[in-house]
Amino acid sequence: MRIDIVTIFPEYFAPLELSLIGRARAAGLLHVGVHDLRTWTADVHRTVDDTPYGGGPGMVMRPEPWGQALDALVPAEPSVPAGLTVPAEPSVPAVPPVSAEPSAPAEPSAPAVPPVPGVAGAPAATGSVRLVVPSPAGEPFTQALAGQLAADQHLIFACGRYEGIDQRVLDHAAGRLPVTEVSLGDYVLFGGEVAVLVLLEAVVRLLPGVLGNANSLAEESHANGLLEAPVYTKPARWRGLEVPAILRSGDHGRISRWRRDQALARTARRRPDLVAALPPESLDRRDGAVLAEAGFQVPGRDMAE
Ligand code: 6GU
Repeated sequence: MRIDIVTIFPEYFAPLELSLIGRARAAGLLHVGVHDLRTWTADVHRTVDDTPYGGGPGMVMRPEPWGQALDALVPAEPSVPAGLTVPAEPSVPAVPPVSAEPSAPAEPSAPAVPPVPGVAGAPAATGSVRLVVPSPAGEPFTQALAGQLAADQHLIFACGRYEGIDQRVLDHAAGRLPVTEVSLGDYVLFGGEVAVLVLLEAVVRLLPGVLGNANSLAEESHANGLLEAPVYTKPARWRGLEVPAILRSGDHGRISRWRRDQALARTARRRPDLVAALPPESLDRRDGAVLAEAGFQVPGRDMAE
């Protein structure tokens, strides 16, 4: 997968060198370009914001630098057939040399690779490309949406600051590629940078080859619409607290049932909205009993009364 991030704070993305995302990059599973929006400004002050039409507080990000940035990063249409390399000629001069700046910490491991789709070292950006714009006004980010984004070949993240990006940037881009505005939840951040780090962690761990154990994807919270059961490791007794005996019984059938009971009870307590969204046919008798015990109206059972 190819990922381009446009931001006025490239330094925010230094953590993409670390841990499993860093390893995925080193392994060539992931190609990340971090771009400073100000390199696409034309004025001496490198201005990226202006006052909002219609009045109101704060500033709005001007459309011109964003338009230049997307012109440089969105692969030209018609897209090149898979297997062919995008000619470097049209795309290289359009993109300012971001990675040469000390403020682009995300690329030092591969300084010879310009953060440009289709250039040597990166995969030709011929597959599905999508613009992702983090915004508190976006659609809620979910595991399902993470899965959809993981299926794209090229994601471009536009990090807004201030009151947001001039709407015409998104409207114009939508004529060229799918645009998805995504919100992390019902609260407001200063800007999209931290949100992009969150989105990337959720998406990148779904890419083939990134996680050692794909089984953990099936078991974890939200994979099956439930929160995950609590987990334990050694020692069996710690500060007077015992690991539940059943987990040490070796009886995999009962362990599996215990984990599902715990997941159901925990989800009923903490996220009744998730329980309400479970397909009734996905619940067996035991599930119904556990949910009833947790004080929950079991969907499809007692609803008629
Ligand atoms: Cl994705 N961006 C910003 N700026 N604020 C947020 C958010 C995103 N999600 C929740 N609040």
